[in-house]
Amino acid sequence: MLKLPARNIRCYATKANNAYQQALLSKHVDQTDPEMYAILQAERKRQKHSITLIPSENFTSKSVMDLLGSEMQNKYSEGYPNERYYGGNQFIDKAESLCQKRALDLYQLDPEKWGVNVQPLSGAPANLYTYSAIMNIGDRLMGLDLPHGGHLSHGYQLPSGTKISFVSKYFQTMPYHIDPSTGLIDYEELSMTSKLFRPKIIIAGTSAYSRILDYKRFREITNACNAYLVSDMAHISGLVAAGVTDSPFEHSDIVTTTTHKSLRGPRGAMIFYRKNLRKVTKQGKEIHYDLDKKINFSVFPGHQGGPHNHTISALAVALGQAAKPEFKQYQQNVVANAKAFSDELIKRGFNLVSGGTDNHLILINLSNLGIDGARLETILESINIAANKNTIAGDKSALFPSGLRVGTPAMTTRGFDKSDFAKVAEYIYKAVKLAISLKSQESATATTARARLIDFKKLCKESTAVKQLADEVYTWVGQYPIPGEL
Ligand code: DSN
Repeated sequence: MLKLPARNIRCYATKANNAYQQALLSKHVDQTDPEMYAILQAERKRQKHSITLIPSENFTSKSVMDLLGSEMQNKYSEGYPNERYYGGNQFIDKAESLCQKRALDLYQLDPEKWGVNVQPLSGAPANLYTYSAIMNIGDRLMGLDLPHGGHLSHGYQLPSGTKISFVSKYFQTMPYHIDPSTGLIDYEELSMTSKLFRPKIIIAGTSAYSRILDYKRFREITNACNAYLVSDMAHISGLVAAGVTDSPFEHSDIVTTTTHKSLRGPRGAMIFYRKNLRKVTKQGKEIHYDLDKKINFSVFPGHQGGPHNHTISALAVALGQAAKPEFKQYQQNVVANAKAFSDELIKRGFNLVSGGTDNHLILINLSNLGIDGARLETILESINIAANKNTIAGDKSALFPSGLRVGTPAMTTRGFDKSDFAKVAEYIYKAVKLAISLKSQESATATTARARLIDFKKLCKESTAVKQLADEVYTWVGQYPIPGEL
């Protein structure tokens, strides 16, 4: 066998490594993986040429994207700033500390009274970590019922008792509801049932509710049963940051939020928790919060391993942007556009749950129109409008509900104003008319609801009227830039 001097072996290894780097590690994806690149390009095109009405979606900034695709993602840093289980974290510590500081500053929180954990990977995990921090398995929790506008992570079980959300397996959950006659949260019911159920946590948070929550009322109800008030402001955290809606902080013990919805940051989550004095008893005894240790321990090491440092760094950037006057103006536009959009829908005969909106979203009740949310979502997708079907109080099926949920954060980011949303209302109106007509052509041989929906999709694909509308929307919305294109 040929014996090479050690120096030469190192030289060959370096050359081989260089070749490997050239071939794979140092090129952009368009050169290394055409298959995945084609999918990325197709999604870029879909986003550019679609009207995004899903109220929980947004277009984040180029600077946030810079950090998401950065070297910060290469680092392990289990633990917290200055207390890590890995070396080499001096800059990661700075990034996480900056993120925490900006989060507290943005919501004008005194660091003596509030702390924040910025490591949760997303909203549902953040809620689970919160519950686990202060409850034992089997303890009780109350949240808004999912079909009434709540969220899966607030617990959900079917009337039959089947537990859909594992939160309802780990803990005992009981929902509160909206009053179907007003579309507003039934605080009276919550007040009465919470006294009987005696939960350890009441969650003030929604996923499909267009009105302002009465946090003061939640606090009173929570005090009456000696529970913690956890506010999940995921949908409205951008609006809260800009001061264009009520803030949950004054009345809550804990506030959770995702970071990618109206806040317009990277996909992630935060848990804010109170510190120091909780209350003074009638006997004058001071009771202190112990949430900082419990929440931080629940996130790591309780549930998570290494934090996603690229996300935390990107979040710090987003929080910095959210503190700017331009962000306040953006949020004012989000709310003004939602109001104008709801007025335009009402003008066209749409029934809105609660009659309108105070925030960024609108829940349309289609039950008077002879069309369901699943078919409307389908035809809207066919004409390049992304919205989502949603249950309305009283619906039996989540797959074929009678509601459609729309919102303004994403398209306001792209520059839509009130007149643009009037145009969108008209497209939705036309889509409903077309959907009713196509539904009447569904095959009589399709006997199940699912089979009929498949048939409806096929009819959408074949319809020239659908194709015409799709082309019109594609061209029109394509003129509006996406962040990063300017
Ligand atoms: N799935 C989100 C929404 O669309 O509201 C909530 O996490």
